[in-house]
Amino acid sequence: MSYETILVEAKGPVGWITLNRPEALNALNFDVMHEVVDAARSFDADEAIGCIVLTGSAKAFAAGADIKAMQPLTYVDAYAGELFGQWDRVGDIGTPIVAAVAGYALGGGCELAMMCDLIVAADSAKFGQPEITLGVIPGMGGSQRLTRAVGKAKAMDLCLTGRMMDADEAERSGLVARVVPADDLLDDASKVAAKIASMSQVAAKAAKEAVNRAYESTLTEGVRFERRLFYGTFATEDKAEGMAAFVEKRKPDFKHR
Ligand code: CO8
Repeated sequence: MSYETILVEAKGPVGWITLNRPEALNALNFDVMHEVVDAARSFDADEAIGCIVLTGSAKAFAAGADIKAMQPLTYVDAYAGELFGQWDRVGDIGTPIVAAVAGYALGGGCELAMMCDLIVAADSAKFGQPEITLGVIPGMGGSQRLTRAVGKAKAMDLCLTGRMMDADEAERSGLVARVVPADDLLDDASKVAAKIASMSQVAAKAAKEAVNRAYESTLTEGVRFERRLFYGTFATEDKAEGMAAFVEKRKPDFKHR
């Protein structure tokens, strides 16, 4: 598939997806949705890829769902057509995804970043759920994932006032994993992704699945789920290699990278 709204490149074991609609601050229209999902699935199916990075431009990761595309739509169009419902498929990707966010990550842009597994933010990043200023509310999981990430107080503040959070506040609040100087964002995200990709792919997918289960289950069920996955890793060659490498004081050479 050739892409119109994104740039896609494999750099060693890291698959890069760059949102590329500069004229609209990377607003997420239907083409972007189909293309990002398609590219992420292709990387997910590629054994040579151990981590995906999703990024935008220096000015905007994404300034939200495309307001101009949504403007003419009615309730029936949105409901019957499952407006933007395919974004949920990003959640089905097993390969870890790092969001490298600079500039605006608003509305659907913030929600897309939160669908990724961790966010590395430039100090220029601004996060927000300004849908209320348009007379609507978040629709790609923002009210749920933001609340789980930063708690009710901040989530209510952002969703009810539409204000933006800068990168430092986002890090203090637990929304982003790391804040780095804007000029270093791509290099630093690349290093994080390469580190993840150097691990056992099976273990990385299991770790991702286990952490995500914390959103969906009670503590007891989550711990039980984790333990099953933990035991499962004992069936892998990578467990044998990882532990042998530790004992032999050498670097592991994981087969399922
Ligand atoms: N949609 C469409 N076009 C956009 C969007 C957008 N979200 N954001 C910016 N653009 C366009 C502008 O219209 C403008 O185009 P043009 O030059 O043709 O007029 C161009 O990008 C540049 O934007 P600005 O001139 O506005 O740039 P500024 O630097 O002055 O402002 C802002 C930057 C503050 C980011 C401003 O553009 C802005 O407020 N954008 C809208 C932010 C917003 O409200 N986002 C939420 C959208 S709603 C949403 O995301 C719902 C998600 C739920 C989906 C449901 C799925 C099931």
